[in-house]
Amino acid sequence: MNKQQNNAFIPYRPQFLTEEEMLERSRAFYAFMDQRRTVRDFSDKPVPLEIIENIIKTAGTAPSGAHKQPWTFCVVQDPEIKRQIRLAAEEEEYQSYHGRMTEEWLRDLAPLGTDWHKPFLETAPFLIVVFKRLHEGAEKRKNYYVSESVGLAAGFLLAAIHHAGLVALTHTPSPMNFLQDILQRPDNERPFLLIPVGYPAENAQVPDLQRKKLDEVLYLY
Ligand code: IYR
Repeated sequence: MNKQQNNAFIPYRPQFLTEEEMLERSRAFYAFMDQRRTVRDFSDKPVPLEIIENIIKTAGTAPSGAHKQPWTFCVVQDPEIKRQIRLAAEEEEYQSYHGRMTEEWLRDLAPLGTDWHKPFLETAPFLIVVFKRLHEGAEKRKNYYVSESVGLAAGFLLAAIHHAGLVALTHTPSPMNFLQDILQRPDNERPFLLIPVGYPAENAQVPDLQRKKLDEVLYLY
């Protein structure tokens, strides 16, 4: 196989860390990421747009199937559009909490204290609406592993938000096709996640959750 055949290749520049540095950095990064929490109480304090742009650029560094980068990030700061999104989300969520979700589902959500009210959709200074792109152009050129790719980008996005000192909520109103209409997205896009971003409210509270222990998730072979 000749790598030079179709594609330009450039040298990969490794980081050259010592094992000691890697240990220290991996511990520190875990401790830092372990501080990340999903927050539902937002402050309306403004956030500079450039921070959001950097966060989205970071999300775009995620790997993707055939490097197709099958994602679109819509950033909403307009209060009128945020209001439309809130009203539409609450309409769907009201139905979900009053009959569409199973008893088991409602019991599972009880510790999180969620309900159909979504005031954060107006309070948070920015809503990032992540869309997946099913295909490209009039010829419908294929994208690959679209959900995996966009899921990875969303993970990078959440890490970047935390790193910037902001908080986020991965919100999945269901169904969420209203986002397609309100934001007038083209036919090849589908809403993936709705992520309010901002500062936490002064009195913000989060549920006292435990993360699974290493021996519950790691099987060494
Ligand atoms: N989409 C609803 C319900 C909900 C579902 C799950 I799974 C959650 O982890 C949290 C909420 C809502 O946003 O309230």
